[in-house]
Amino acid sequence: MTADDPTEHDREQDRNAEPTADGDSGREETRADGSGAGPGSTGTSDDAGGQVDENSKHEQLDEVRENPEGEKLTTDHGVKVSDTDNSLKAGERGPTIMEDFHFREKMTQFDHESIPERVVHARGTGAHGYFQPYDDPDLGDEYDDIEELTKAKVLTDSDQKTPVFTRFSTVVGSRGSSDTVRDVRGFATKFYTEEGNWDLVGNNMPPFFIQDAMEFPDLVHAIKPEPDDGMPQASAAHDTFWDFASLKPEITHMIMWVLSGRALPRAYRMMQGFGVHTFRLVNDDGESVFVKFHWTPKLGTHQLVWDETTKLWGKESDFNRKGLYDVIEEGYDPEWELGVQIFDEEQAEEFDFDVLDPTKIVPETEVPVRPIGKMVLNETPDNFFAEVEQVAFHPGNVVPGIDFSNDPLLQGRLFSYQDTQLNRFGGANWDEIPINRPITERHNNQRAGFMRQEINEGKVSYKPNSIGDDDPQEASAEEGGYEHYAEKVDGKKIRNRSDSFGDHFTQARLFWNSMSEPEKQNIVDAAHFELGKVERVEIRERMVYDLFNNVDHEFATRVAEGIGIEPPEEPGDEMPTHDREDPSLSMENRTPDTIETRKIAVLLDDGFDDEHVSELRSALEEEGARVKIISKVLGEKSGTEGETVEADKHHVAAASVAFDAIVVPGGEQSVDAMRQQGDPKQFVAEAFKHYKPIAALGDGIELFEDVELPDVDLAGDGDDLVSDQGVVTCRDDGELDAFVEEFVDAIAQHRHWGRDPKEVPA
Ligand code: HDD
Repeated sequence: MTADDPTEHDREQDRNAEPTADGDSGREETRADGSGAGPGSTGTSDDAGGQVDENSKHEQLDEVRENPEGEKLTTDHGVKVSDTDNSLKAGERGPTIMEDFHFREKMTQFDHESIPERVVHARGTGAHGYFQPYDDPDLGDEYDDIEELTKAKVLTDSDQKTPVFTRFSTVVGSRGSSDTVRDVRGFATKFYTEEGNWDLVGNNMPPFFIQDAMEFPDLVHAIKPEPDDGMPQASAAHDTFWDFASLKPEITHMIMWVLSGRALPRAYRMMQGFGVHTFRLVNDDGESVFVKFHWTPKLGTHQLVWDETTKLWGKESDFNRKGLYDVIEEGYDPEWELGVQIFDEEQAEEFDFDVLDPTKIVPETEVPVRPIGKMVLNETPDNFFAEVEQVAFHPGNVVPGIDFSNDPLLQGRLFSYQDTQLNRFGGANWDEIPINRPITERHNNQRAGFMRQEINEGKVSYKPNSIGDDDPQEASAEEGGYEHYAEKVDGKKIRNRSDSFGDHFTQARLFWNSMSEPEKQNIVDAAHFELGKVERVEIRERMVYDLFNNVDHEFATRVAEGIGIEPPEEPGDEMPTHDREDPSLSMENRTPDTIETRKIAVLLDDGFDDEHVSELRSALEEEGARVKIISKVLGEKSGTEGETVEADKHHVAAASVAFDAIVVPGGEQSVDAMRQQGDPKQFVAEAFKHYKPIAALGDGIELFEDVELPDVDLAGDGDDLVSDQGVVTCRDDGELDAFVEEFVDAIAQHRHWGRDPKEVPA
């Protein structure tokens, strides 16, 4: 969606609405029950069912939003403050006096303003939006209607937009670590449904590292900084992680994903999401099918390259956080389709893996993903701490129609999340924090605990009771009461791993087989870095001989060659021989024809060609790209025909790694100036090295010639317009439209893996 979209304008107006005198944000109060109730109750009640819409959560949050515009400074207790710079002293140069309540309050608040960071997924960012089911989604031949499968209104009622809050995160690094590290990304969505909160707490990769929640503390201890020296930060590349991995063959499939470009997402909005586990959908008749949840980004699934990520650690360490914030603020609303893979118990029996094993995916070649709705993120938080830091997810938050499977990883998560919130918030009332509150009314007999917000009326806080007519009443299934799927379970208590969880290499091989050659090379290069950091040779050997050589012999050989290990002579005993592929696993097959939200750097200086710049800007912006002018210093730059443009960034504050593509317009004076400067050449060389589309017009081609791009044809020898490996050059202004078209195509491809940029010293 572009800024010209009418709905975008409406929302923008809403966002910018003048605050009212009492500090309200100005959003219209449209509470469904018309009451002025406080934050404890909400716009939805039993009587007002069905009135949830995309704004329902915002209306609830309005109750607690505060805006200081035009207001006087007060203490936390509402007393106006006359001086907040000087503490109260006994005499001009005397000691501070204890009765200075403002000093004590200010300091106490400050001393206590940090809360424990999440033990995993500490670093992240989030945004508000909505989810809307599609009308009559295509579920294939087997199922006609989504309502046949689930009674969850959030998934079936296409007239309803359910408000959501989604938080994306890295896993390993601490709250202040860099965004672009090699890591899994969290993708957690809280749906504020009319039937209570549903949290889909997933990742951007569909398998997981381990099969049983019991192993989670070990996994996390192994991957986090080592306990003696606290190093390294936000990285798996150290002995303890690979020691653990090399002794846990079940990790192999996930390791393939983590070594791939999936672990270096270009942007949160260009990332798939997965519920990982097999869940259940349950219908009105209490019948159930299995389901896997998939988020598919509208903008395609794209990655950064390793060298680029390491530079971003320094140059834009908030790269992914800023990316999400900026696009929404600039008026683009990132969008994902929610898809489901549906299969019943009989089908599940037929698979050559166990659907309860979270280290396995259900390949799309076996069960297609059926899109059933879309999520749009359209509003940044007002306050990072209150919303992003305090949002608390829990996979145990489900609504009628969605249920758990017996996946032992999922079962353990159902305990851990509730428990971890007690640590983070210091008490059980974290669900009352505004961002975590459901938009439904809540009635139960919980009354107390640290920081209780709700004021529950009445004498009764127990059941059964006669004094309060036994309210609140339990709800039958027909009245919306949650009933667990009545699965028949019968077994001996046993601490064991099912044999059906025993194949660790078939899907790892499927993943390897499904990669293009450049993607395979990325995996090998990543293994060279990660294992190259491992000091103990026996760990490197175990990874190569015991794990990788059971995935693919050639893969193991290529890894061994880079890390000082003797390549294995034969394939491993457990290496599956299948040659199956699943095209959906390769990111190269997830590149829709769009350049929406891509960031394009236009390098210029005074004396640029006006026509080039205005044509480029309007054509690229029309396609939804974001064009930024980069020059040596900030300020106005003048073109040959007298047009001026304002530089968005200057060289010291800009770097090619923050852009998706580079273009150099003509203009002799502008290009001559840039040829005397190192930074523009660095920009071009680095963008080329990172496989990005680059383009030059007229004199701009001379800058490319200076950089000496290896094995690339440039316009000049008889050809006015050349597009070679994502390098587009044009010498004839008459070809401007064709040039822009070629450049847009090159940007849509995202990266040009056919290049061999090794010689480029950027
Ligand atoms: Fe977890 C946070 C995703 C397995 C225990 N997890 C957390 C978050 C995400 C995931 C996205 C961040 C939520 C947020 O933004 O606040 N976790 C997953 C996925 C898993 C998974 C997709 C496997 C399918 N997790 C997992 C296991 C355990 C945990 C097996 C423990 C038994 N996860 C936690 C936690 C966290 C957490 C310790 C830390 C902060 C939090 O919960 O709220 O409880």
